[in-house]
Amino acid sequence: MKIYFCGSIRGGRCDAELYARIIEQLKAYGTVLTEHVGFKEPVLKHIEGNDVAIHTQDMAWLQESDVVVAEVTQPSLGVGYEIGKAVGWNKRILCLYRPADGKGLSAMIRGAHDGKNFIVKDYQEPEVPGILKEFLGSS
Ligand code: 6IA
Repeated sequence: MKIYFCGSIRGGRCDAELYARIIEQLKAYGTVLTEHVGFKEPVLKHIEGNDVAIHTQDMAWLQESDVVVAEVTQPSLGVGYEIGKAVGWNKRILCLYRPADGKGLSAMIRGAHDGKNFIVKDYQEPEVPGILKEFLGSS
């Protein structure tokens, strides 16, 4: 199974270490095409190329992916764009959101939940293994 993981990059890297931990768990289910989303800053900077090349490569990986898993707590234009494209390409999508006081997930993401191909889960980190098993175990 090819898994496309989405997480904020220029939207803010406060959850980068969490992304890396989720990606490690995802590897038990298949190939994570976007492991760099969890890389630490120096490594990320090293792979930064031209934005057109990044967009072209990411869209190719997204198109070939079987499922999309997005950590959507830290708002990111790029992650929102990837989710929108994935919906258009009929991918199965899991969005993971950690509720916090005074914040809320975009209605464009929460409102897309259909209980089948587009799943939005409010979670805390210890729940990740069970959520991934439920979503990916049957893929
Ligand atoms: O708008 P954002 O940058 O937060 O968008 C994050 C999303 O876009 C991620 O899920 C990635 O799949 C994709 N993305 C954004 N930037 C990159 C990138 N290099 N390389 C690969 N995918 C990317 C930028 C590196 C950097 C040090 C800014």
